[in-house]
Amino acid sequence: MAFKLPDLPYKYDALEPHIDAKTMEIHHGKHHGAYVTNLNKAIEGKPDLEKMPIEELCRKIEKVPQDIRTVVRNNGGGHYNHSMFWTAMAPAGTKGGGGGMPTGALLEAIKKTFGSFDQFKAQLGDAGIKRFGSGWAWLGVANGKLVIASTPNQDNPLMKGVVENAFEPILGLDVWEHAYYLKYQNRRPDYITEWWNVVKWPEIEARYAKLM
Ligand code: MN3
Repeated sequence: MAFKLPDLPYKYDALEPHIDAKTMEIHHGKHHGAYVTNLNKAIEGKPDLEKMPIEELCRKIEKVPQDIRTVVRNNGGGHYNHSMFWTAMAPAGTKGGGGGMPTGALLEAIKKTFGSFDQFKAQLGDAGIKRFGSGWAWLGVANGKLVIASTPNQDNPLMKGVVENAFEPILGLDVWEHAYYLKYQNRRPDYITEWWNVVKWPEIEARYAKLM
């Protein structure tokens, strides 16, 4: 198998009460699991694609043979996005864990770009709320500057040619209904408000530092 479903770095119930255990179990095991299975099926027998790191596969999506491009875009995107999503969260309030605020260079850049941490949260949240149907809201870096964007389905900012302006994502917010419906039903804004309690800022700071 070229790609593998990564283990969660915490238990299914670790993000309670903000994200419930049943949602995490189905989201990780079934949804992410299916993206990995379908991606592997699509690229089977194509060693150049099977060997490629998932980031590179996303970046080079336009070079993927046309007959499998859509399947790879959806499922490869799904694999990358979710791998990044799980590791961007941690149990709320633990040391080095979820919630609170970033510090250092990332906090300074957020203030400079968006005015304040609260204004940044409002803007990213808004990108998620306004995404019609399924998709993601992103914080990333383009030309050394922080940017917020959103993508439909399992597209992501690495996918040059698919997204208008490609950039390096450092934080993704999954706004598919499968991410919140069991606990929040139609209340996507409530899910987003709660999600901030489990964002693992030390990890996002490290991703930011790597790019700067
Ligand atoms: Mn999802």
